[in-house]
Amino acid sequence: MGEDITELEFYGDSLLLYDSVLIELSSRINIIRKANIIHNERDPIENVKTRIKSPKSMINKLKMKGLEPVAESIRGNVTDAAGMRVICTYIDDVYKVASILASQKDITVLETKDYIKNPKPSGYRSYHMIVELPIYISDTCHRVCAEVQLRTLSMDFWASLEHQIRYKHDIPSHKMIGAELKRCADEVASVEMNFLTIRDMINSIKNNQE
Ligand code: 0O2
Repeated sequence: MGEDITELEFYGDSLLLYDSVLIELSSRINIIRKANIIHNERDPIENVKTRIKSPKSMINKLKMKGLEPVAESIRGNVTDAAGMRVICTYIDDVYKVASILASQKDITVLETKDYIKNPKPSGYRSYHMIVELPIYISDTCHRVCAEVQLRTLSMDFWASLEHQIRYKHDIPSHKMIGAELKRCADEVASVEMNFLTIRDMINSIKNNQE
């Protein structure tokens, strides 16, 4: 079950809420980007992706949690039906964008997971926020949850490749592959730190010239 069912068949009326929360969050991110551009500041964001969790993936998640695999089980139990991934240029941009979102009065941050400061054993690095915000459908206000994953280009490079080749592929855990992927994550993180250092050196040379 779940292979052929469409998003609308599975999520029903809630699909509009999940679509709308992603439109709303994308708009907030766009405004952050535009504000930087207008003030001649560097755009901290490289790109943004949004997704509604596929019915198949949601059904698996509900079953894993011991819940009935229907859309009605989502509320109060699963918060990532709507997801947005914000790819930033540098690590400090991740925290800057996260703090701007968190500071917006109508956004409630329900949970944060900092896998940048505390990477997963797999090597996965990202900053996750579960946010809740108001969505108006006609004259009714709904509070809707979404997961926002913020990461840098290099974290995204690693996570995208690892996701394709290993994550959720039900392959038996293989020590050597796991260790190699972790090594790649550490190398990518180290290259990223080198770029940050070079950026800061260039900035300080520029500042001294002014
Ligand atoms: P998909 O297909 O990306 O949506 P929870 O969601 O809270 O029940 P968990 O694991 O505590 O479960 O959530 P967490 O740690 O916040 O991670 C959820 C999401 O982070 C995953 O979503 C992935 O997108 C991503 N993620 C976590 N660990 C890894 C990893 O080791 N490698 C990669 N590539 N991505 C990871 P989903 O729902 O599992 O999948």
